[in-house]
Amino acid sequence: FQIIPSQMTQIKVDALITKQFLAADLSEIRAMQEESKKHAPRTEIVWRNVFLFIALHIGALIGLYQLVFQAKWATLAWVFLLHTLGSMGVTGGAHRLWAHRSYKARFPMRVFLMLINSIAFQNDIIEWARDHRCHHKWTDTDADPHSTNRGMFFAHMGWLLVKKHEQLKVQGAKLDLSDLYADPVLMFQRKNYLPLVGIFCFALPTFIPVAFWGESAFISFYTAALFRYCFTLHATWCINSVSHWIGWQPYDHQASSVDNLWTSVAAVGEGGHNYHHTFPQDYRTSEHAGFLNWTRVLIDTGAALGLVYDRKTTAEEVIQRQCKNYGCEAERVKMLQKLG
Ligand code: ST9
Ligand code: ZN
Ligand code: ZN
Repeated sequence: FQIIPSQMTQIKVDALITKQFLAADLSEIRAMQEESKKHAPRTEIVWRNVFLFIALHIGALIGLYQLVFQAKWATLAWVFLLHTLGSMGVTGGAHRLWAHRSYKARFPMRVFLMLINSIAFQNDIIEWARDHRCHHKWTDTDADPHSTNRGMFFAHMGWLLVKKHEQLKVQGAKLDLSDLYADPVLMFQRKNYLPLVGIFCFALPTFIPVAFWGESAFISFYTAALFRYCFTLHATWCINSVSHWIGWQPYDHQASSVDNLWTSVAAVGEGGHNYHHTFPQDYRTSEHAGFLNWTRVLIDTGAALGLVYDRKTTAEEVIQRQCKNYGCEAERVKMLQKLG
């Protein structure tokens, strides 16, 4: 699917303005980051979540064993398909469409994205997008739900095992979420969240292999529901940990975010995280063709079918100016040569 520039909205502001649009005041962020580093936040463990996640990981390990030694080939393919679809519901739906508004989608596409998002069971989209807007606006401060200032385990999954920081609730309450509450598709998902994840994350993934290729219900549940759910969670969480830790910084070396090939592979095209934090409204989230950006393929397919429009991209001159201002031009050239 070719990108047709005339169909795209190019962002004509530079990255600083883009950041200010999100962050309002960069100096405020720097001050908050310093403040967050000074004191260790109170950690109140939520034991219910600790036990649930331990149980999920035990189930996932059983599922992994079955997938390697006992499951049918069709079940393996089914697990891969479910991971890809669920992930795209997160990347193409919760992330690029609803959290960032980086493109617009018509009703059937939004329904499709909401349904495949329910496969991933990562909280309803309104809650996901609220937390994610906080992450971009107040990155690595106490108002960032998974701030890397609190360590990589906290950024990866620890943040889901403890009470949220008061600053996150205070600052997050200032966000304008009216666009999310105004979308009937999101309100439907919120009102029916438990039945939806019951069906799309657990029941259908288990039932289909049993009904269509005679897999045992036991193997089907542990592989296609528990293992696959746990795998997609870790792939997503890696964007908060690995993608703020190890990799290239060709667009903004002062940020913690990096571009990383492997997180892109696991997270269907979300590994260009240094690019994404610098140009958050760009629907591509990275400029790598070779980064296996399957989410971009999905969005472009939607556009080819007339279900998607107004895809926002960042103009080349804006990217170049950003890299020049930050002295990162050589890093960008090196990375693009290496990764394509
Ligand atoms: C999961 C989410 O795994 C993963 C998200 C990852 C994000 C990744 C982003 C990376 C980049 C994108 C790339 C995508 C890549 C995808 C790749 C795919 C392969 N603002 O939460 P509560 C207030 S979910 C403002 O209970 P506690 C608000 O008033 C896994 N206000 O706080 C709220 O009430 P309400 C499955 C906020 O009690 C009230 O506080 N799910 C904000 O401290 C209470 O909120 C789970 O495991 C805010 N941001 O509990 C559930 N936040 O909501 C885990 C809160 O009514 N969560 N408030 O307005 C929990 O159990 C709890 O949230 C808790 C905190 C224990 C963590
Ligand atoms: Zn984002
Ligand atoms: Zn990030």
